[in-house]
Amino acid sequence: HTQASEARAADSGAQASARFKDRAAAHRSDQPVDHERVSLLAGKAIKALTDIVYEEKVSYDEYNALKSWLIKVGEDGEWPLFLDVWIEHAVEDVATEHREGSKGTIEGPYYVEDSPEYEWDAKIPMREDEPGTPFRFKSKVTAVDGTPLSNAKIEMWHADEYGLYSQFAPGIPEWNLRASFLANEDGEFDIKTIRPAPYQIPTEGACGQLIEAAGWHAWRPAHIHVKVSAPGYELLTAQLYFPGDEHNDDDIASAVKPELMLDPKPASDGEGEEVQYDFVLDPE
Ligand code: MBD
Ligand code: FE
Repeated sequence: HTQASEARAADSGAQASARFKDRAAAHRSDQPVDHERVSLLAGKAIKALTDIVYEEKVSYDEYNALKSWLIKVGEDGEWPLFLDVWIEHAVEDVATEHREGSKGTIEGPYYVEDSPEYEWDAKIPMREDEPGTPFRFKSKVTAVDGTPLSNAKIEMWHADEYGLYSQFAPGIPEWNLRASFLANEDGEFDIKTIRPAPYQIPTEGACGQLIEAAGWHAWRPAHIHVKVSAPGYELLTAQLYFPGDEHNDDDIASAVKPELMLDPKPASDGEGEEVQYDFVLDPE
């Protein structure tokens, strides 16, 4: 990583917080508070922490370090990053337990709604001189009963060759490497993009401080994010991974599953790589 990419990564956390707040405001519901549920979950969370205090004999120094660090997570805008890296995988597992169709995984902090729409066989928006190996992604979307879903949509977003996401790192065109694709009549897609680089979460904020202090690493394996949807079917949120990536087995976000591994081959047109990866959606 260069100095420049480090500095640019620093903005991503604050961006993710600002965007999450906007989305949460737009989706706010008027449901009354379920006091019993809140009491159960908050009570269990607090007990889990006080149990650790007793078990590990946590000192005042450690308690105050925790306080300082929690304050810093907020100041750095890194709550979305912290939660999505260390907690979301469990929430996603629980939310999708009942599914018979394709496995999904976490959304992460860098999704943006309403990306521009393209035909089933388009190229994702990218800079004229976008660095990276050309990557052709072919897919067919069906229902669990085998019906091809001609009105399926694939939203795709991923990092560039430097591990940076448009709209979160500055200096990248707004919708770079982000788009929505609309299926053909057979539920198929033929999307042209580039292979993303492995991704290091921002290291200069509170999450980086934790990683450093614990002696962990900050890496996620290279991945392509997708949301696959069709009217009447459950939204599938997934990430796809590349065999051989050195962080497939120790993703900091615990979001790799064997079902999400791509099988890229040299492209039939001789340029870069191509892959076929199909999705199966559960009815609502
Ligand atoms: C990412 O790109 C990501 O996908 C997750 C889950 C966390 C941090 C950065
Ligand atoms: Fe990501």
